Order: sequence, then structure tokens, then C-alpha cells
Amino acid sequence: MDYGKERVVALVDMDCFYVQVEQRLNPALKNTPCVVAQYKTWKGGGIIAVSYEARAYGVTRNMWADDAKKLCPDLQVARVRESRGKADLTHYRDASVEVIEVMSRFAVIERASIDEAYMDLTSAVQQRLKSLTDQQIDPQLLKTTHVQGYPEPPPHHEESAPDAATDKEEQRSKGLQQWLCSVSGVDGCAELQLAVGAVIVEEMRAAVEEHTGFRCSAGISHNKVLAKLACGLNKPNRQTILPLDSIPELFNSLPISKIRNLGGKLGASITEMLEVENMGELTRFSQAQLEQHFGDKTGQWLYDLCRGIDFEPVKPRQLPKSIGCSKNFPGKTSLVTRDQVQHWLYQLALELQERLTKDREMNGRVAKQLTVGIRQLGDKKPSSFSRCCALARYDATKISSDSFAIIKSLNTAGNHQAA
Ligand code: DCP
Ligand code: CA
Ligand code: CA
Repeated sequence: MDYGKERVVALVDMDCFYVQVEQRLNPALKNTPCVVAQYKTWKGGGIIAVSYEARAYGVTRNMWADDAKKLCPDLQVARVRESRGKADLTHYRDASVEVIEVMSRFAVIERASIDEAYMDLTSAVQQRLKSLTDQQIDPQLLKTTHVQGYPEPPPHHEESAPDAATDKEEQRSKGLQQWLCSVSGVDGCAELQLAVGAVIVEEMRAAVEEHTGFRCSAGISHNKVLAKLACGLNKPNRQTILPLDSIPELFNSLPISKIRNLGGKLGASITEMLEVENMGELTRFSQAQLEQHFGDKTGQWLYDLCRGIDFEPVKPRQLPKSIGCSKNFPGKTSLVTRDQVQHWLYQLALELQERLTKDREMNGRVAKQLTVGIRQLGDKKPSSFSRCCALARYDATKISSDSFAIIKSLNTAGNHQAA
């Protein structure tokens, strides 16, 4: 097996997930420009999910609903439910469980967030390949599949004009057939495994839509980083194969921040220290150079990654690792008295108690540790302080008094004061 092509890994991500959940609850929202917004107190609420119809008007996440309506007067706004004075995401979590259950029928999956999961399809693909005697894949089984880098651009630039005019579906099908020809019939061809993986993912996505009504997109490649990247290339309701030979061309103009785990500090420090913008530029550095700058482990990882290689395994895990809730109090709503802090800690603890109890019943497991994080006025990070303690009982009163004891040490006012 070729180096870096040993596995078939897919990432499935739901399209505008909270919007689809709201559309299923209220079919009048289907096929319309619509958004999900949180809280109404300020400028119509903050947008957290946007339908593709609304995206066409330039509406994006983090806009205020009132501002979005200026871009799109017909915009419909669904509201996140509230309970105990804070956002209640129960609907979306329950919908996520539905989706994950359907996906698990096809492969061992790693839940990566509320609306996405990785899967290692290597053994499922090998099973199917045994029964595929002619090593050919029918393009009819890949009706929503794009292959990144295909069709290959014609060698002469003057011939590219008529191609550019053809529509997206024509390009997709031409590219798919071209790529299938190049991988079919070659015994032991690693890329043929991607094609079989894509057939399985087409079936999985159709099953998800049939059983939940929700649509999703997917990426199919040889590792988690590439699968995640591929998934975003042809959203919504499409899947994309990313073969290793399309990497150099793609990485040539791909900003480093677009890669999983490089969106934050590490990505910024790479750009700064090496003076590079695109992923492909990293191939100019030797492994020793990268190790010198970023340490042995990260250096080695980057050396492989800029060549499209990554060995992180898909971990079998369907359940979230932790259960948590939080609430922000921006600007003037900032909490200033002890009573306020205790009130909200208790509200959060009530939600936690409810969700922990449900989790224990459904999944037969018990949480042992409580982590408390807080953010103070002026902090940039979502949590500037966090400490943990033992969690002995699922009891909101106990959880909130333990939490209060933990964060008390940060208080600069005297203990006898209400401030
Ligand atoms: N979400 C949120 N706040 C964020 C990011 C996401 O509340 N800052 C919620 C709303 C989204 C869901 O999580 O619907 C999934 O997030 P995604 O980033 O996957 O975005 P969408 O599914 O909404 O859209 P896309 O089709 O681009 O994946
Ligand atoms: Ca999504
Ligand atoms: Ca997602």
C-alpha cells in the first residue's frame, strides 16, 4: 500500500444544522432564506445558523438579526428556546443523537461535534472490494460526488474557455468519470478504495436523510485532516473525494488557517515565523527546520501534513466526553453582586443536573469531576480561569455551592460585602 494512502477516512457534517432542525419543526421555513437567532434583547438577537438561501444574500453567522433583515427583507428568524433564562439546545442535541445513530449503522464513528463525525471506512471498503471482481465503480452510485482536481484542466489555455462555461453538474460528472477511469481496473490501486468509500458514504447520507429528514455533506480521503477539508469544498448536500495527487494544486493557494488545528495560535505562529501564507509553501522546509521551529513532534507532523499526510486515528466514540453549560453576560449585563453570581450558578447547575441525569439513564455512565470556568470583564479568552473538584452527587444545590467556593478566591472585594 502506498505511503499515506493506507486508510479511507470520511467526515460527515450536517448542512446549516440548527436551521434544518428548526425547518423540520416548522415546515413553513423550508426552502426559504432563514436563520436561527439567540436572544431577542439586542438588535433582534445574534445569528448562529444560516440557511443556504439566506447566505446568497450575504447573511452570515454572528450578525444581528436586525442587520441581516436589511440585507434580506424576507428573512425568517427562528429562535433558540430558552429555559431558566438561558439558551436551551436540547432540540439540537436530540437531533444530533438521531443522526449519529443512523451513521453508526454503517461504520464505527467518532463524534467530533454536535453536527459532525469522522469514520474509518478502511475495513468496510476492503470487504466490498472483494466482491467487486472487475474493480470498476459505476458513476451512477456516486450521484452527488465531486472529485477535487478533476476534470483536469486542458493543457492549452486557449481551450479552457468553453469548459468554463459549462455548468457545475456537467463539470462534476465529467471530473468523476475522468478520475474513475484513472483508478479503475488497477489492482490494488489505493485511490480505488476512496471510490468505494464514497459509495458507502452516498448510502449513509441517503439513509440519514431518509430517517431524519436532514441533509449533510461529506469529505472522503485518506485521513482526518483531508476528509474535513474535502467536506467543505462542495457544500451543501454534496460529497467530495480528495485524492492525494490533487493535494499540491489545492495546497498551492490554501491559507494555512483553513487546515484543521491550524486555525488558531499554531497557524498564526507558522505564518509569522516562516513568512508563509499557504499550506503548500511549507514543503520548502526540511523536516529538521520545522522541528527546530516547532519542536520534534509538531515539526514532524507539519512536514507530513503539508504533503497531505496525517496519521491521527479515528477514535471510536459516539458520546461527548463532557457535559457542560455556560452563559455570557456581556457589557452592562455583567454580574456584579454575590447574589447574582449565586443565582446564575444555580441556574447552570440545574441544567447540568438535568442533563447529567438523562445521560446516566441513557448511557449508563457517571461523571466524576466538575470543572468551573469563568470569564471576567476585559478577558479575551472564553475562560480565563478554571479549576476542578470532585463531583460526588448530581445535585444542583451542591454543584452550585461547590462552584461558588471555587471561584470565590478570585473575588477582590471583601467577603462580607455584597459586591
Ligand atoms: N453553532 C453555534 N455557534 C457557533 C458555531 C456553530 O451555535 N459559533 C451551531 C449552529 C450550527 C451548528 O452549531 O448550525 C453546526 O455548526 P457548523 O459550523 O457546522 O455550521 P452549520 O451546520 O450551521 O453550517 P454548514 O452548512 O456551513 O456546516
Ligand atoms: Ca455543519
Ligand atoms: Ca460542523
